[in-house]
Amino acid sequence: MPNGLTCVGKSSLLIRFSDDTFSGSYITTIGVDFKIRTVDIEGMRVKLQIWDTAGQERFRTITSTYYRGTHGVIVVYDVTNGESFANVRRWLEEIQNNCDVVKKVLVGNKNDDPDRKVVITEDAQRFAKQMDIELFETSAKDNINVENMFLSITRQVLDHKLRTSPNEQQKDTLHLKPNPKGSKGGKCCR
Ligand SMILES: Nc1nc2c(ncn2[C@@H]2O[C@H](COP(=O)(O)OP(=O)(O)OP(=O)(O)O)[C@@H](O)[C@H]2O)c(=O)[nH]1
Ligand SMILES: [Mg+2]
Repeated sequence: MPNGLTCVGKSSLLIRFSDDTFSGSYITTIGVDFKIRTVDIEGMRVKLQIWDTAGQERFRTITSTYYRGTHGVIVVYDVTNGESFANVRRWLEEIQNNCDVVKKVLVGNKNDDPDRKVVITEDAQRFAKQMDIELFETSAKDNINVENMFLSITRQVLDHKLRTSPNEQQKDTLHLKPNPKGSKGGKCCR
């Protein structure tokens, strides 16, 4: 039984974005993993290196070393799990304390079954506004809003890079990381 911050669908979002597939079975991420996808944005070819971190608390020290050099962070909670949403604030603070300039988006995943949804959109939206970050409600399972969300954070990072170092854009790979997030000590996964 997972005993940490886990199970909100970070790996599923990444696999949906990189391979356009979804598996209902649950294999927890050990340490860190990454995938590459190249996208065309505003006439530019951008190679994304997207890191997938383990949500389980026991991998915390490993995953936190990966903050360095990150351009963007995707903070994921599970709309069917109120505790995962309650943890978001703590993760945003941790990112703030560990990264220099980093773009963030907030993602409420598993938004595919209204009967199981407990984190209502209005509350999440209010919180996102307060924290000055963009909110996306997604479903890796039903492929809702996933592409849109990844392209949005890419655009934010790109805009920032072009504004701060316009000659650098050809060389760099963008590093994006879905941040470990989820229900501490909660039960997992359906
Ligand atoms: N209904 C629904 N289930 C999902 C969705 N995304 C993921 N799941 C399920 O939730 C479980 C956990 O998904 P993962 O992607 O492994 O979660 P994770 O956040 O990577 O978990 P850790 O690696 O342990 O931190 C799996 O059983 C998935 O099939 C979704 O959009 N909708
Ligand atoms: Mg995972």
